[in-house]
Amino acid sequence: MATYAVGDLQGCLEPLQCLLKQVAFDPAHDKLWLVGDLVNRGPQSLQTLRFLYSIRESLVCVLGNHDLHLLAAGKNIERLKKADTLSEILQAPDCADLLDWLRRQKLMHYDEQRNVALVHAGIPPQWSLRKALKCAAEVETALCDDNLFSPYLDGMYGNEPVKWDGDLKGVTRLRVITNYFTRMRFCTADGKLDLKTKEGLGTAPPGYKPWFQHKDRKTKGLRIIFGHWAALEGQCDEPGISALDTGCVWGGALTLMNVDSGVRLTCKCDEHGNAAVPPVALPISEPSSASAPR
Ligand SMILES: [Mn+2]
Repeated sequence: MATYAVGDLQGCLEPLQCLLKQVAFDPAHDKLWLVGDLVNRGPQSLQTLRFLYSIRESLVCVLGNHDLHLLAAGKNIERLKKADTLSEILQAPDCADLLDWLRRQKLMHYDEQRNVALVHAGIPPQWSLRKALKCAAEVETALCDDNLFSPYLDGMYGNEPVKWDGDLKGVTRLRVITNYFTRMRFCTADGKLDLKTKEGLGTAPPGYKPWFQHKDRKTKGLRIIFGHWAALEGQCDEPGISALDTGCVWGGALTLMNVDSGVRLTCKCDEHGNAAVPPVALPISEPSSASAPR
């Protein structure tokens, strides 16, 4: 019985299956954690979603910005953009089942035994674990509520407000929570977001840092697994923080990590997001736990 976490799939089913085969993944006994962005841009979004749905009992999944975009498109709230490859899902006969499953996934998963959190983009530095879970739950409640689902998706888009404020109400409040969990890369120590800069660590605007590098970050001691930031190429020196998006859809690789040992496997991808070569084992790249008690 093993627990693995895998980076952003974005419709790249072949490298996922390649990695699951490599670890002899058994849905009856093993668990797979997904950092979100299951679909879009890659070659097989519909097949990826169908495969995940078929093993849903073995999954822990958090939502990414592309997954939320799919849900909004499914409600005709947002039109598909030219680069989106989601229409095959929206036209599929099983679309309703797939999207109904997707909308019931979380923004943040916390494994108390391991003291590990799973999120798509990150947790802002000014939030404690408790605060983060509470805020994630507000969005999760809206996603599952038939009266709040459409208004939430309708109000979800936008970069403002740039910073959390406990007095925020309604969809504005849910929007900033969503932006933290699903779109954040750089922010200030008090959580002011810059959502425009998407490159590597060295490209932080003045006064901004990667969300995990702030020295007074309230989740120090918590292990955090995240995706979303392909420009990091899976590299993150911050103790306890695991960056798993290695850009499979952009001709990079898909990364799978054993949550307990920290051992990573990668499957190199071609420029279409298909598996390029058989996966190779990499040495342990980080400790399996932060300074937190076991
Ligand atoms: Mn993303």
